[in-house]
This record gives sequence, structure tokens and C-alpha cells, in this order.
Amino acid sequence: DITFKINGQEITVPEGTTILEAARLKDIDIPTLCYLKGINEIGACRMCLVEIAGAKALQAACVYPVANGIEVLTNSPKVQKARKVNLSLILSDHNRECTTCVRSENCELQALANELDVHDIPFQGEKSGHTIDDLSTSIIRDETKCILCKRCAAVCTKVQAVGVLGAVGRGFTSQVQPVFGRSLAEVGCINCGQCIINCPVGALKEKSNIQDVWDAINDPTKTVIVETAPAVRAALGEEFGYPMGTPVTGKMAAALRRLGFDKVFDTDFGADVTIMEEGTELIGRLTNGGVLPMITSCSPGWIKYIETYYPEAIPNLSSCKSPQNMTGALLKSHYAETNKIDPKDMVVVSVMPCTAKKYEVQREELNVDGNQDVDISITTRELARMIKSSRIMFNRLPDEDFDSYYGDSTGAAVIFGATGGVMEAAVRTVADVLNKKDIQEIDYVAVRGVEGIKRASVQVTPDLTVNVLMAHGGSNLKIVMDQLKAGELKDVHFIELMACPGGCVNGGGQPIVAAKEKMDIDIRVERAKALYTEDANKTIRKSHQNPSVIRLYEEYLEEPNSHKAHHILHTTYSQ
Ligand code: HC1
Repeated sequence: DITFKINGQEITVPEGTTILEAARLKDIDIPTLCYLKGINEIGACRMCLVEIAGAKALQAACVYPVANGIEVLTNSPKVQKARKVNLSLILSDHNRECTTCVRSENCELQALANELDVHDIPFQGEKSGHTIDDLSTSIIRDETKCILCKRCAAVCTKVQAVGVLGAVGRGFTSQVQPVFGRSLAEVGCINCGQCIINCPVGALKEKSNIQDVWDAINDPTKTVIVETAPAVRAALGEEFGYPMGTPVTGKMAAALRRLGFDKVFDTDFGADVTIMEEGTELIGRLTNGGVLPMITSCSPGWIKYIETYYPEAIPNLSSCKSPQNMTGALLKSHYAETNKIDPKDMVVVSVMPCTAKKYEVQREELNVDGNQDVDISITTRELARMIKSSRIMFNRLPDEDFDSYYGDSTGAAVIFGATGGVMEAAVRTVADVLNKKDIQEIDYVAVRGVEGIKRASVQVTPDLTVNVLMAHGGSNLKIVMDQLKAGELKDVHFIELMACPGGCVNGGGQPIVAAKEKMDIDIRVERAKALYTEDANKTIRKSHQNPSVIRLYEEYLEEPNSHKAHHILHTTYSQ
């Protein structure tokens, strides 16, 4: 252990602890901008400078390991002055159109300028970044706001294993860009948006489709239907001041109705249908010698990754469309037919915790009889903006239900939004189907939690043990894909892959949480709690027991994996 003094207080910490970490243990706040716990600890922004008694130069607390006997000052006049100068320099090269920036009031740079009382920028002159890259369907990169903290590049490379962003140039010409100055649309970006939710400023944001939604709602010839992903309800409340982990399902449904959608439906319904289709597909593969392990197919960023980098694994992918698209496809077919609406006059809008869903909805193969399954996908953040701009007092809304039938869902569907949730939902149904009984113990805790790669064996019948694997976050998925390629997963039957760390609750379209807050809380865990609580409170917690899903098969789809179900709900992949 190491014993040293910080602002006069003695503290003992394990060897290797940085000054920044030690300070937090004593509730001493040191400002940071580039720091991302465990991911980007590079001392680049010089905001965390501290003084060490006897040393000439100030040191970056985020990378400086404590040593026995040192005396650290985190708030001396020298430190205060240096931080202000450094912050002014960063601000001098930053596009400060704060009032109209999407990150206004949720910007770590703006917050720091206020906290450090920096209001006049003495440095004037040319600015460095000029490019605004808006060619991607999901992500806009605005160099005029980039502060070169490299958080996006670190997340893209280390967490997601995608690595399409990196530092180029030196000195004044430094930029963080895709290679050769290309657009994100021209490199292997998987549209996950993890760069966005880890950007401290507005240099990265989703491509907004809000106006497209308004245009549809305001078009009297269109029936506009909205569906909301499981994870949206777990985080939308944060935009309106609710503590993290508060589910706001009822208020969300009420808000959507007031925004003017004709029907307010739930992607959870499609998630229940997905379990029917995917569960049946799995049972088929297990009993007919099909390709195993079967891999879930609902995370569109990761589908793109497999198509690009592991095309040999395409036969392992479930042929099921994602719940988002199953819902849309059923609305454009079954719902349109039963309500005598021409699907061409219908606009399906999805609200997703995900920026890759904007890419997914545009995929050509995801249509029914030429009608795109989902027309527009917006993020949780965009929905919050629509609610705010409409002056809806979200916190005062009553709790309302989704519209019936396509708004009916089970506990199994809601947990889709957390890593391990799709697996748990599938196992609940597969075990019941194979045992031909209503099993009561359905909390499969072995598949829950935020460990990067989890394996479990589930005894589904006395004669059948299903070996499952769950992974989330691109770097973990890559490990799994390499193991698959090397033939090391021959004993595994079913794999759930989610591109974002923690699954959709931490998707690239979710409300943005400052790095400082993420030092103290694990947002993946907190938001998942909202989903598991909602699951536990549902009377029906298994997809195959959803009465509206049962009815859908009876009146339309016949049975899971039927010819009709395949036509509407399944897809193919491209290499
Ligand atoms: Fe997800 Fe899914 S869970 S992919 O994580 O299978 O985005 O929430 O909607 O489609 O249901 C996301 C979440 C979401 C799909 C479902």
C-alpha cells in the first residue's frame, strides 16, 4: 500500500492507484475532459493537473500513480491558473455556438467552463477543424466542435473493436478522423454510436430524423404508427430529471399519443414474436442437425460487423428479423390488411436506444412485398427532444397503456434490452415447449449481469442441456467470433451478441451521461434494473403466453416458422 497526503489529508491506497482515483476516495473532485475510466486514461486534456510538493511541473492526475510520502495539492493557485489557461486554449479552438448545440446543458466542456469560471477567452485566431461529415445514415461528426480528447477513438478501438476513428496530423493540424480523411460512411463503422455517448461535447451526434417524423404526423393521408424498443423506457426518464433506473413506460406512451401518433405500439410485442420464431428455429436446428451455434440477429451494428469481417459465420445467424423489423413487417402486412389500410399510406416510426437502427431500417432486404418494414427510426434522445419542443410536461403526464394487440407484451420481451435478456426470454419459452409444461422457476440468473462474456448450461429437459453464451460490447464479440472461427465453440448451441456494452440499455441512442458520473455508477446495471423490475411485475412473463401473440398465430401466421411467418418475419444476409 501507498500512504501519501492530498490537500493535507493522509490517505493509504493500493499501489498503482492514480492521484485522480485516490482523490475521489477522499471526495476531492479533480476536473477531467479526456478521461474515461479504464478506456481513455491518457492525460491529454491537461484539465486534471495537480501540484506535487517539491516538483517543478504540474502532473496529470489521471495518469500519475501515487507514491509514498508525496504531498498532492489539487487546488493550489498554480493549479487553478494552469487549468484556466488550458481550458481557455481548448475553448479558443472550439465552435462555441452553444445555444443551438444538441449538447447544450449536457456538455462536459460547457459545464467545466462554468465551474472553473472561464468566461472570457483571450486567445483569438484561426480554428483548426473544418469538416462536418454527415454522409453516414446514423452519425454526424463535426470537427469544429472536436476537442481532440480521443475518447471516441478509444471507445471505437478498445471497447468496440471497430477502430475506424484515430488521431491524424500533428500540432495545429491534429484531428480525430477515419483513415485518409474519409467519411464514417466509407469505412467499416458499424453505426453503433458508442462514440456519440462518450463524446464530452457536440462533436458527434446522431443524424436527426425528427423532421421526417413531424412531416409524417402532419400529413393527413398517412397513418403514423410508433413502436418503442424495450430499453427506451429504462432511460427516457433521465432526460426529464428522473433518477437513473426509473422506468417511465406509462408516461412515454402518454407522450407519444400527445405527439400525434395514430397508434402507440411496442417493439416488445415484436420481441415476443421473435422468441416464437427464434425459439422454434433453435429447436429445429437442435433436432434436425442445423448449423450451430445459432447466433441472435437483433443487434444491427453487429450484423454489419459479421457480414463485413466474419462472412463465414452468416449461416450461424438466426434468419429472424429484429423485433423492430418484425413489428414493422407485421404492421405493414397483418395490421394493414385487418384495418384496410394501404401499407403505402402507413408510416412506421421506431424509437430506439440505438443509432444503428437508422441503418437497419434502410436495409433493402427488410421489407414485406416491397414495403419497407420500418420507415423512420429515431433515438431515445430524439424522442426526448420532440417531447420538449412540443411543450409536453412529461413529468405531469398520467401513466397510459400502449394501444392493444400490438402494444401487448410480456416480461420476457422487456428484458431484451439488457445483455442476457434475449437468451433468458428464449430459454423460458424453449423449456416450456420442450417439457410441455408451464415451468415456474424462470429467473435464469446465470445469464444476467455485465460480465463481458458469459457462458451457462441450462438443463431444459431431463435429456437436453443447452449450452449458451452471451457477449456484449464489440471487443468481447470479436473474441467470441474468433473462438467460433477457430472451432472452439462446438459445444455451444446458442449465442446472444449485443454490440453495445451492457446491451441496448447502454445503446448509442440513449441519454448521455457525463464521464464523471460514470466513475461512480454503472449505467448498464442501473438501467437494466428498470427492465428486470418491469419483468418481475408483469403477470405474463413468457413470450408464448402473450395472448395477442397467440391470437396472431391463430388468425394470421398459422404457426412459428410457417411459410407465411418466413415470408414476413425472416431475412437473409449479404456478404
Ligand atoms: Fe434492442 Fe431489440 S433489444 S436490439 O437491444 O432485439 O435497439 O431495447 O429494440 O429490434 O426488442 C435496441 C432494445 C431493441 C430489437 C428488441
